[in-house]
Amino acid sequence: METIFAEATPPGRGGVSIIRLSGPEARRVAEDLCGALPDARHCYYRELRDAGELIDQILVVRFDAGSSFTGEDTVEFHLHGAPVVVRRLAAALRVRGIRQAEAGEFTMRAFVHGRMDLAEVEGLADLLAAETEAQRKLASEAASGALGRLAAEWREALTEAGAMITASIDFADEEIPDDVASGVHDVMHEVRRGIDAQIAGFPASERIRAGFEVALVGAPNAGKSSLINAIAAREVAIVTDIPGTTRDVVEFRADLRGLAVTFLDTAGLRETGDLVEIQGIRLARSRAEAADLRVFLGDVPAEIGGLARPEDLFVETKGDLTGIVGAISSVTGAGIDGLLERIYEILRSRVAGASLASHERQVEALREAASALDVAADDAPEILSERLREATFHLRRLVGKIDVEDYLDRVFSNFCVGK
Ligand SMILES: Nc1nc2c(ncn2[C@@H]2O[C@H](COP(=O)(O)OP(=O)(O)OP(=O)(O)O)[C@@H](O)[C@H]2O)c(=O)[nH]1
Ligand SMILES: [Mg+2]
Repeated sequence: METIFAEATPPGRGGVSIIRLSGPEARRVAEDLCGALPDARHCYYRELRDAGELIDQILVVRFDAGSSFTGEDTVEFHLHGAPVVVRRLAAALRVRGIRQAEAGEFTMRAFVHGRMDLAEVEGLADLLAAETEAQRKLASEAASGALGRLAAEWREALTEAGAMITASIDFADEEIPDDVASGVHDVMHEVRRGIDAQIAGFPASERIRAGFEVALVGAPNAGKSSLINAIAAREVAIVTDIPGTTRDVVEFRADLRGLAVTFLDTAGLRETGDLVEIQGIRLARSRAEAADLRVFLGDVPAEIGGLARPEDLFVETKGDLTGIVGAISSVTGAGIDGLLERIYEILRSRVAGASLASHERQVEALREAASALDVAADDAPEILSERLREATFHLRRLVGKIDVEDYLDRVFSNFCVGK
């Protein structure tokens, strides 16, 4: 494998810039640049020199193959956080035949060398993308390998059950004794229950990861754009007293007490001959229908109310003008915190019971494994053995041990260079 390097810290000026080297040549090249390396996992001061010329005074850390992030020999240079210094070192590395890493290549190597399973890689990608506390928690757990550990436990139990069948068939003419059969069924049932629990929690964890959409819906001039501006505490949407002001869907991404929530301001719904507005209304309807929750503002005519689903909210607006009890006001701010609180409570109840599986790919492998374990009490031993193998196969697929080539490029290309 080639030796690669990348800036591990964000580019630009800062306190420190870290350049990471990984691969078989990492140590040799690093010693060429800064003399003898410190013991593994110790951080030491060195002078970084290229053919005698001082590039920078640095700290250097060495990690050896088998105990580094990538699993390969790795060296980190902690430089002063100046782009010119980073460029100078990059040039010195290129001259020595080291190439710049592709996006996600360090993580790819960690995966290839068995330092991380695929669910951990997915968790790490989610962690880097996380914006809210709930996303961080979910991703940290995933990145720590929690799903892989569960899958390993399940695989072990299933393998043992398979061994029980094989052993008993050898001794008793193709039939398995009742106690062995019931033991095998128990194990399959137990594993299936665990898998089903993870599948059941998928919609919740998927929502935490991807975030929610909450659409503000209503007739023109109901105050939708004013409300999204009040929520955002800045002017994200145009507000006028002309009905039909908003046409495009305006999005504001918020962190609602740890939940990622995108509020959608939509075109006011009404009959109109204006071609642009008609397009806006079409878009408003489809986005509102696809949203996780709709907040209906103001008077709701029947054709708008048809969009409503059970937990949706109905809110009176312009309370400062109307004096209606319970109406919100985007002008005074009255009732807006309370509205956000109600939205939060509804969404929170939807993320209760979140499981470790938060990606469609993961839950699809879990579903296959679960259906393999769906056996009948009188299934023949060969069938049970085959089903156990099948379930084990899908549990291996879950953590990326097989059948993932196409998927890998997509996952790793989402990382930044240097990760
Ligand atoms: N006094 C008062 N006026 C409000 C309030 N909310 C909105 N308005 C006014 O109502 C008018 C329409 O507000 P918008 O927020 O543009 O309404 P909208 O629902 O986005 O309207 P469309 O984009 O046309 O669908 C504007 O003149 C706002 O200033 C409020 O809480 N109090
Ligand atoms: Mg508007």
